[in-house]
Amino acid sequence: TFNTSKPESNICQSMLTELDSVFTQTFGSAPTRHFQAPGRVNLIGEHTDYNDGFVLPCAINYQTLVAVTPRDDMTVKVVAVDYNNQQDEFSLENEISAHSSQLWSNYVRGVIKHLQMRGHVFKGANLAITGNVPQGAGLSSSASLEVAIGETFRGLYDLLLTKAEVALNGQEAENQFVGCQCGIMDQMVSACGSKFNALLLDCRSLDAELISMPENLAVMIINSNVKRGLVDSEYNTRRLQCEEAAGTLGLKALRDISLADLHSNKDKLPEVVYRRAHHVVSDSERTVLAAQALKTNDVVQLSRLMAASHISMRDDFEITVPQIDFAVKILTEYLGDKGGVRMTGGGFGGCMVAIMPHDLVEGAKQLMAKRYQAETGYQETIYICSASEGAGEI
Ligand code: GAF
Repeated sequence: TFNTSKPESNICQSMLTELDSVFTQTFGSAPTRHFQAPGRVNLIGEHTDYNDGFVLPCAINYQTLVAVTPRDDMTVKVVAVDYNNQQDEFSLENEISAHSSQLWSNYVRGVIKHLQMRGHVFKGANLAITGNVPQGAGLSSSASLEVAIGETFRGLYDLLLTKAEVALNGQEAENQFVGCQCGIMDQMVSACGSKFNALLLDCRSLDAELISMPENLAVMIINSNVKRGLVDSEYNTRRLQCEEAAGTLGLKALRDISLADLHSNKDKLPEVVYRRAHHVVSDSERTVLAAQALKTNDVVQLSRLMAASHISMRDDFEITVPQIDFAVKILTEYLGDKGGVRMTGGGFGGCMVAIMPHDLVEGAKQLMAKRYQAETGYQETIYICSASEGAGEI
């Protein structure tokens, strides 16, 4: 017999069962459709996206899931399984405003409001949301929620939107409605990710090249469990410093200067601003080289680039924390040039990403178990990831 079921999915079935059960309890009948959008891990290229540079993320096998039924009126009703089944309700006929206390609701409201602002016309829906992207860990749980909601309305009402526009709409909601000045990387990879591939994304043109992940390498995410503090204020400060560097040098963005030219202009920039720019320009260059190294399975080069990226985030961009620096140090010593490790995401806590041959995974886990908590007082969590498909219907 032929297998006529949908393609192999990495959706957690128990999560889906719970989602459907909450949907049915809340709205009185089962949902008609389901959509998902993944979180992401960035392999290299940090804080380069809002400088129009390159990033190399992949979507991961952890997602936000939405169960939905369309409504005939202009009301949106939402229940959040992961927030104690809290509910929200609003009308599409009035201007959508922020919810005063439920932050999760504002991602939903913001995405829908921005779809309307782009001129899309649609009716309401009953929605239930759940997810297993670790929150506050730098794995883009927010972007996956924004993209999941955008993808749900796109699918439900056949909205004329490309996947990239679903991503841009999510970013607009986050920038203007939620109030965080993030770049485009997280939403783009959540919307456009591809199974078995990382995405070499040009954040100026939004052109994406699929880079096949070598089968002999495992992608490990190590959550330091250091809660990301001061993220928004520090993030926005870094952005301003990058804009200052570009402005002083007469550039549209830091994308428009090479490392050599930046170096020749060192005297024109305050010392801190120079270091910020140095991180961005060098990490964007490293990202393109790392994509090449993945293509040729050159793990020695990949390891060196990841090590240099971490040092640059630590010393030039100053977004790491001592606990993560410690973990990166012992893992770098353990891996040698057989694998790479660096902090991933916006910084100030959160996760590291490591790429290594499968037979080094167990030893890396044991090393962390033996040394990380003893040194830092924090207990790590480790996820072995696979590059996954971007948002879509399930
Ligand atoms: C956060 C932001 F949302 C991204 O846009 C990106 O700037 C990243 O930090 C740092 O690379 O995830």
